[in-house]
Amino acid sequence: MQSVTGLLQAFLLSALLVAPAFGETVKVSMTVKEIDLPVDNTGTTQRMWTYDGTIPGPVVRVKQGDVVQFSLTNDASNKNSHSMDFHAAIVDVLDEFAEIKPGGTKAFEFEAKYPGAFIYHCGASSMAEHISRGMYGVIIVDPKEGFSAAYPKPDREYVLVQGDLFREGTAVEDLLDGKNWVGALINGKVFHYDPVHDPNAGKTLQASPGERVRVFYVNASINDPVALHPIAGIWDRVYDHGNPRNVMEGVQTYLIPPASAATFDLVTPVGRATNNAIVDHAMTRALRGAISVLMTSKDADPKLGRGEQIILR
Ligand SMILES: [Cu+2]
Repeated sequence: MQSVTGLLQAFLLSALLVAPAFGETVKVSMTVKEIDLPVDNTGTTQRMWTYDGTIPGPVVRVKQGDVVQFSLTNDASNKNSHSMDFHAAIVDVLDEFAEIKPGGTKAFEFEAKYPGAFIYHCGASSMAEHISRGMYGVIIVDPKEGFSAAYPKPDREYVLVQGDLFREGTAVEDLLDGKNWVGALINGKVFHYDPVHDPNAGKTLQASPGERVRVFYVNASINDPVALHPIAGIWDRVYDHGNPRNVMEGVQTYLIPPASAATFDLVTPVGRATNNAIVDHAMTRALRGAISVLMTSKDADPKLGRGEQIILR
C-alpha cells in the first residue's frame, strides 16, 4: 500500500507536469502611421514613419518568460509596406518579420527568453530609410528573478533612444553613405532634453540627490555606434544588453553598436544638487543633438522616471 507521503509526492509531481510555464501572455498591438512630426524643440516637422505615431514607438515591457502576442496593422492610408523586427524574439525572419502592405494586419507571438533591453524596428526594404525615418522602439524584458544585489532596484528609470535625422528626401544610396545627415535624435528630437545647447528644450531628466537612476539606452542609428558617457559622473554599473548577468562596474564610456542597447546605472551624489550630461561622446553626434541633461535636486518631480514617465514625450 502506498504511503500518504508517496501519494502526496505523486500528486505534486503530476501538478508540476501540468503546470503552465511561469510566464504570462501579454498582448501588444501597434499601427504604423506615416505622418509629419516635429523633430526639434522649435516644432520643425518632417515626414516620418512611426509605430503608433511617436518616435520612438511605445515602450513594450514584459517579464522574462512572458509570451508576447503581437499584432501590427499597416494603416490603409500609408504608401509603404512595413514590418516589425523584435530583437527580443527568436522566430523566422521570412515569416513573423515579413512585410505587410498598407491596409494589412499581421499577428505573431514569441516568448521573451532573455532579460534585457532590446530594440525593435521596421525591417521593410530599404531598412535604412524605414529606420532613419523613425521606425524603432524598445522592448524591456525584466529578469524573472526580479531585483537582487547584482541588479538593485532603481529609484528612477528612463528610456533614451538615439536615432538619426537626415535631410528630408535623402535617397537611400545617400543614407547608406551617411550623406545629408543633419542631427542625432533623442526620443525623436534633436537636443530633446538639453536646455544648455538648445534654449527651446523644455524638459530634462530629473532625480533626487543620492538616487540610483537607471537608463535604458537604445542605439537606433543606422550606421554609427554610440559612445555613452555621463559627463560629471561615472556609470556605477553597466549591464550589457540590459542583462543583469552582463555587469561591469565603474565605467566611463560605453559603446553601443547600431541596433543594440545597454542599461546604465548612475548613483547621484548625496546632499547636493548636481547635473549630468548624458552624451554620445562622439562630437559629431553630441553637438548635433545627442546630449540629455539629468538634473538632480531635492525639488525633483516625483512623477518623472516612474510609471508611464520613464519616457518623456
Ligand atoms: Cu517600415
